[in-house]
Amino acid sequence: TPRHGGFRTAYHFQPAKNWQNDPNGPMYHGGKYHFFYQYNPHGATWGTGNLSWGHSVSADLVSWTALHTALDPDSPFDANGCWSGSATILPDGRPAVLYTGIDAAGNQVQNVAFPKNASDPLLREWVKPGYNPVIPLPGDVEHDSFRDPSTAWRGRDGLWRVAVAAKLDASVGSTLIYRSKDFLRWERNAAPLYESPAAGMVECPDLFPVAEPGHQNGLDYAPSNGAARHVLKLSVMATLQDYYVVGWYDDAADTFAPAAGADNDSRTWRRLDYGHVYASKSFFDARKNRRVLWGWANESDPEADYVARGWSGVQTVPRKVWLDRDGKQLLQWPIEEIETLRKKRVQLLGTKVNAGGVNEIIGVAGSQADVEVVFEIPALEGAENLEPNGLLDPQKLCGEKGASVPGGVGPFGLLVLASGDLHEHTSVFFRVFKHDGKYKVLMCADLTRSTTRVDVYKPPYGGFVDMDIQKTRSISLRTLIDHSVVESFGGGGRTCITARTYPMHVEMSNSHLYMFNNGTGSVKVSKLEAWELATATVNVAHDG
Ligand code: DQQ
Repeated sequence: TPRHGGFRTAYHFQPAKNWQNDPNGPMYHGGKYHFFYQYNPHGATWGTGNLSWGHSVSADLVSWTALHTALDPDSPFDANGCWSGSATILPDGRPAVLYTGIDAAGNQVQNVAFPKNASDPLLREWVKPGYNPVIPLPGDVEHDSFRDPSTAWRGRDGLWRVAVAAKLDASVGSTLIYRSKDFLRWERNAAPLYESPAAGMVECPDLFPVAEPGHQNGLDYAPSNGAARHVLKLSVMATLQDYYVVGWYDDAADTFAPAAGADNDSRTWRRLDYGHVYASKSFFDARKNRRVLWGWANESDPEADYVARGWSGVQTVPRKVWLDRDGKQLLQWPIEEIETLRKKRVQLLGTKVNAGGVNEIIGVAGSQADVEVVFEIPALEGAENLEPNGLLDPQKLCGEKGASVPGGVGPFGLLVLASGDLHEHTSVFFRVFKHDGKYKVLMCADLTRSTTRVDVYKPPYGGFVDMDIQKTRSISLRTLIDHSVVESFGGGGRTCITARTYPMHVEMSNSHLYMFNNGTGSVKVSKLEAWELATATVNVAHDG
């Protein structure tokens, strides 16, 4: 139906049709990127027990060629679904994937698969050896809560390790470590990598080493000398959110300790994205020596609507991730290859947005755009006060103090996917508060006016930006707009918010782009650049 045609994305990863969820097994191999994903070949819903692994290849992470499914639920050890897993490049250069099968009895088990012909540059066909599962369901783990093997890595003792999510004793969410000499026989380590009685089942564990604070290069898994700085990312089922913490991985004991000050409850960790992203997974990109992360952004409209559209779910733009100079948080930034899609550009230098102002950015079509802006804050004195003892819930604050609620320093930011009359718009903005003698920067992506429709999820999303605004006196915002996705990176990628939105005006008219300021003083815009983005070739061709 034409009504929904406008929501399909132009440069986010989507299969040609049907349902997708988690990113699976991303890797760089033989000069190509491979991306797999949870895929239902039979329709636009998650389906009941028949998930496959979709498979696409790319030379640049931007244009993708669709291949046939790599794994289908056709064996006794995965008869009810090929669920999430990860790729590992073996020492001889051959890739392997470990994935979860829902077996014929409905139990979750871990399986291995290899390319049928490792010299096929596209790795089109995958074989699942008959000796699967390589890790059967352990006796103390619930039958439906044992899944999502990570990329495997080797320790100093030469043994492989893999992390697997498991729920023990009804509510204890764990990440178990299995070790192996040969990648085929795996033995569980007595100590879990991570365990939290409070958070419940945690899915899709991702443990990865990070370079020294401030260094942008990525690291592949490599045996270290004892404890080494790593990031642990977990997807918490109870909140459907991804959280991460920086900490220390002991590669002899195979345990992980969050850095001092961090709670063991993963729900208190930093959010990878303060919007709508789940089941993220990273890989080491040997081509560019960086770590790249993908995440799934589900639909937020009713099932009947996406069934009518014939597709559901997008992947975030791949993000380069590295550790900030303070060593406490990740910085995330769209991979530079996305910039090859930039065409028409508008640039503003040294302008300002007055108190109460709404300035249109004219010259770029607003439905597929990339906007980078640096706001300078001349004076912080007018910042609103926050109760010193109040509980600081950023999402709640974004709801109470939306873009139209006048403030002191801010709200200022962008109005994107806006109809010409501003009746529909998504606001992405900052607001500076004073709290306990310190300044706090709140970042919001408010969807409450993103569409005139009432039957879609359109919350205000929010997160704090952990930065020293008193020192920098400026804050940057990058927003990628793509029809039904708005991905925003605040403070150089310290805080990310991804939103799905369904503006109705896109079918009839252009989307507009504005800057606004609802603070008491004017805000300087030292630089704004906005580009129209070309449509990428994503899975339109089928090779294989
Ligand atoms: N999705 C997969 C599971 C994983 C969950 C099934 C996370 O393997 O735990 O589609 O979204």
